Amino acid sequence: MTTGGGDTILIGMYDSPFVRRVAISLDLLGMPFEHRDWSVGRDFDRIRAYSPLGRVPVLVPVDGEPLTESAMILEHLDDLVGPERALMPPPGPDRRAALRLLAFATGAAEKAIQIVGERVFRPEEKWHPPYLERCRTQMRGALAELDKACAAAADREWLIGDRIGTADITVACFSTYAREAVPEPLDAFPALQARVARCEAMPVFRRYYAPFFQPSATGAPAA
Ligand SMILES: N[C@@H](CCC(=O)N[C@@H](CS)C(=O)NCC(=O)O)C(=O)O
Repeated sequence: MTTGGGDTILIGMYDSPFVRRVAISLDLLGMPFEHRDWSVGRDFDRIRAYSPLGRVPVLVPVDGEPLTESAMILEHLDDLVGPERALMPPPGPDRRAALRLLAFATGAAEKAIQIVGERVFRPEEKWHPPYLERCRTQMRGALAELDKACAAAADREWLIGDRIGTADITVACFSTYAREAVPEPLDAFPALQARVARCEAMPVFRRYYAPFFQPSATGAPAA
């Protein structure tokens, strides 16, 4: 399945932090794309025609097979623009610092999704409080690490280096998701909260924002 000519296509709704970080990255890299605002619940079959995994984001390039998994998509975008414009730093200390932040941000988002999944897919009487508590502890542990990094970078415009990069985009998108979907107020993480607020005020973050959509408990997966 290809685009059939025209622009690259990005599939998935912007309330997904994974879709959102890809959209923001495409925009910052000056890569035009068509957006398919498809829900993994409602549009499952349409999405699966492009990626049998049935998960978003899916990026459909003009000249090749669709890509899934936001980390791999972002790596591909960096490859396209080359090291000078890439959103990840080149190998070395900055890249290692970025990878560390990305790991904690990704872990926090995954734990947030597990908490939301328990709420959405299981009847309340079957919720397992120790599991939810464990996920919450893990998510908060990861957010606390991000908060420390944001505090250390408080006098810098960007988390790593002197321009916006994947770490800034991801930390903001994934923290916003935790705040809105779990919901986990970020008050306990003041430096992170301040940095997220600053990013969220930027036009490029506002352009690709959709409020968290709580899916129904009828089996429709999270958007
Ligand atoms: N590791 C994946 C996570 C993507 C993900 O979990 N997407 C969610 C939307 S936020 C999804 O498609 N969920 C539907 C499902 O997995 O069934 C990535 O980074 O792309």
